[in-house]
Amino acid sequence: MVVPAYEEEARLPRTLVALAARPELWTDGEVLLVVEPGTDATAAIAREACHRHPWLRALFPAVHRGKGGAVRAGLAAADGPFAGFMDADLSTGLDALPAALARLQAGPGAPDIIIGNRQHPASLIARRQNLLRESMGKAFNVVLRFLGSADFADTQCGFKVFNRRALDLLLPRLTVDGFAFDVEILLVAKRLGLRVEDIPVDWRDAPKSKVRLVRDSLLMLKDAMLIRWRTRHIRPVAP
Ligand SMILES: Nc1nc2c(ncn2[C@@H]2O[C@H](COP(=O)(O)OP(=O)(O)OP(=O)(O)O)[C@@H](O)[C@H]2O)c(=O)[nH]1
Ligand SMILES: [Mg+2]
Repeated sequence: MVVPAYEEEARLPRTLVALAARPELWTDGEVLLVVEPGTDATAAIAREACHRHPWLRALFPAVHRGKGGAVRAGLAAADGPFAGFMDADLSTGLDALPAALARLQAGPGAPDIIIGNRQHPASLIARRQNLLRESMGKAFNVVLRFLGSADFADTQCGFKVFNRRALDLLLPRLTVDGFAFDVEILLVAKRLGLRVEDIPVDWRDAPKSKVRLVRDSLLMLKDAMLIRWRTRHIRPVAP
């Protein structure tokens, strides 16, 4: 599981304790931190933790590209039949991981991608985002649906898991470095004919978000339109 981390000295230590408290999740898996250059102690925290935990690895890209760029770098470095990403604030409960893997390994007809959906009727939202952030998230989703770029009520939940086939088909076709990378993943997956399913999650908003509301929302809107145009030639691949 890839964890993009940028300026996370405040939130990462608690997350690492929570990850270490679930060793059964990492018996045949690993956590791969992707720490982009910032101004705080995130890199030092990551390095120190990698010495202590055999299931933990970290990448330190030289350039700060954004969450999308970091997640792509991590997924490209992941080997094994499944890989995914989750946020460094552990806003999505860890039980989503075994649930996602069970769906992906369900045999014939199993999905290629599992996404966390905070709008799912069975999701438990322990702490909601503030009203402005939540309404902007919903407005963004309405725009995406209008553009025909989203079939899910929540494209932005920071929890997604992929099988190897999906990773190998998606990664060469992804380009977005910003927060709209989730939209690109889902639209390219749709165009390729990959099967995507959503699952309910236990979700708790964590303060200290890195999202700059106005600036990133405008960037996401611009990217969402560009993504639709840039991916228009992608055709379904044979199952
Ligand atoms: N490497 C890297 N990670 C980032 C960047 N921006 C955000 N992240 C990571 O992306 C994850 C989500 O960021 P948050 O600040 O929690 O964003 P959020 O407000 O929860 O937004 P949502 O993910 O939409 O819920 C965290 O793990 C951040 O460290 C970035 O520029 N580079
Ligand atoms: Mg968050």
